[in-house]
Amino acid sequence: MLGFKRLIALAGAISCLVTGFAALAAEPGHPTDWQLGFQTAVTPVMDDIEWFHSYLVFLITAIAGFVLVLLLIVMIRFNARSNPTPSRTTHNTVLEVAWTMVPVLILVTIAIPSFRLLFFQLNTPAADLTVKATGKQWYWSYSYPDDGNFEFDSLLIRDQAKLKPDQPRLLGVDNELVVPVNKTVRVLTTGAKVIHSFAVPSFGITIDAIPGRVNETWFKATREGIYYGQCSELCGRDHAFMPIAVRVVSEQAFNDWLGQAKQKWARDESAPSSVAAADPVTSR
Ligand SMILES: [Cu+2]
Repeated sequence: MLGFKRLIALAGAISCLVTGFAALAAEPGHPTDWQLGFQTAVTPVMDDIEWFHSYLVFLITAIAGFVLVLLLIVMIRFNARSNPTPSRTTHNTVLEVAWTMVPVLILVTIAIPSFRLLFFQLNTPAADLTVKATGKQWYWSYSYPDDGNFEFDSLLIRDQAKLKPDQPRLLGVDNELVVPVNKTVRVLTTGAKVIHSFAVPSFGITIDAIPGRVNETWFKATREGIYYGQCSELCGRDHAFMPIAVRVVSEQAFNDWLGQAKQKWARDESAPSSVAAADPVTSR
């Protein structure tokens, strides 16, 4: 009877662990405590990056295991004690061709999916929406060039008391970048004065934001939620405090948001940006 109870308790503990891990795995968009591996993938590109990563880990493990086995065989069978009169063989054509060709073939099996992934990342498909992210010191400004003449600033919420429950510390921002789900979004990046980098791990994108030029990348988020990233190019004093928050919403919710955003942030060319006027540090 005691054994049966223990078994039940063990099963309970295991199921708790499994559901716990499942909950962790479902936790989207930002780093979590005791996280192993990548953040949740929500774009086809990030799915492919994860696949390629796992593929390489298996391949590397197999190669390392094979070399280990060969070394053990050499150490055990061909040491001076167990093999006192060594063979004087110096050439073996078949073996030499094999150990040249096999690594070449392994590299080819890495190169093919690697290049395929690279082209997938670099070729922006026909976009449903374009957003422009401008890296400033030290926050991001977003605009939607095809959807109205407005731009807004996205600043870290520094006061922890003002964080909403779903906003992680050092990642939550006042104004999130909002995009529709299941739509191809083209991202244009540029820098105002120094180089920044726009990176969102869940989307598998990292692209430099360079003053004087415009870089382009894309993503297609397949799940609603909020996904966080950080500036990934050392850009100065507050580099660590200019997070990227992207809220992926339904198309309807996006259109509603867009309507409000156009009114709220309609650009008045004559007035200075509200942030620049209010905060002497950020206007530097
Ligand atoms: Cu930075």
